Amino acid sequence: MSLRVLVTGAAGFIGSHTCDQLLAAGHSVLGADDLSAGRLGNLTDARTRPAFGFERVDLLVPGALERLVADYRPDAIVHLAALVSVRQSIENPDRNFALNVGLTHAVAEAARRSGVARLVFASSAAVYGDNPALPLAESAPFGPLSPYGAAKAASEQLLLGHARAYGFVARCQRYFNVYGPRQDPASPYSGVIAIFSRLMRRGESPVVYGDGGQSRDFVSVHDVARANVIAATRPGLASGVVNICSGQQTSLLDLVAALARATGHTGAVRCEAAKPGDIRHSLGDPSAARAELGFKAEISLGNGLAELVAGSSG
Ligand code: UD2
Repeated sequence: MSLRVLVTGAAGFIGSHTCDQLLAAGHSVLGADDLSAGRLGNLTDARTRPAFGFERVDLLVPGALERLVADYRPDAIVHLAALVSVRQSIENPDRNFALNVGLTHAVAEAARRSGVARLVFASSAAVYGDNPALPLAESAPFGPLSPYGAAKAASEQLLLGHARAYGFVARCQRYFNVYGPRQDPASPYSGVIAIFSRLMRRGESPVVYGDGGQSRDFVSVHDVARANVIAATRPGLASGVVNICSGQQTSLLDLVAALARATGHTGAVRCEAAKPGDIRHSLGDPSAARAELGFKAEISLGNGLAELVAGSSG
């Protein structure tokens, strides 16, 4: 069945891929974005589709979201608009609170007033903090180390409470380290894969903070977008919280080696002091996403890196 889906943060890295996959699955999409971090160029394909509409809008402006939801009457909202980095949240905790908590509440309220049946929320592995009990299952306690992680944890609870009280479905997706095309490699807030792949393609040396033994669970944005489509559109889902991860642990030195193979880079890496507050190891347990959504990440890191290096946007 074809649904109407509102995607906030539609012009962003994850948002634009989510729009593309919703459209490819035959759904209608209204994308909303203020283009403060997202880029219209990310929606070049989507904007050629008749089932796609776009509104440039600052959702923090009172009434803007309410109007959008009341006019479009979506079956589901995928809420991805956010302050997207831990560092930015530490630099500007007020904006983090406004965007990553306040706006979530506003989305939940707009959904309630317009009778939207389902809400999908971009949560994060940041809710776990530096928990050594790997792999991290959703039952692990909250331990956020930043305003960003705290806001994501708070937003999950706001949505689940709203969903129970007012009878809609809230799906919270805890993304691990997402990478892939359209992640801005020039931003200092970008992910390590975007930054390293650009440098190594140019024959420049990446800087490893620390000894490179830290590890992450990298998941392709194509897999993440697919998980969003399932969460937004699969009939019969109940509310819940799942990790969106690969379940594969990769150290930074292994990542550099894989990128060296993909790019042909032969130079050395430079090591600098570890960043304060850096998490040592992060690895998700993917089994709940499999059980609840039927979702399993399918793109191996090797294939994902090859795609990134071959494309023009990395
Ligand atoms: C990721 C998310 C963050 C939050 C967190 C949850 C990104 C960009 N950030 O932070 O939003 O969800 O996970 O735990 O996806 N590094 C280098 N050199 C560089 C850049 C990074 O060595 O030039 C290291 C960095 O110190 C860290 C690792 O690479 O040890 C990954 O860094 P990241 O910024 O990609 O992501 P992370 O895990 O800190």
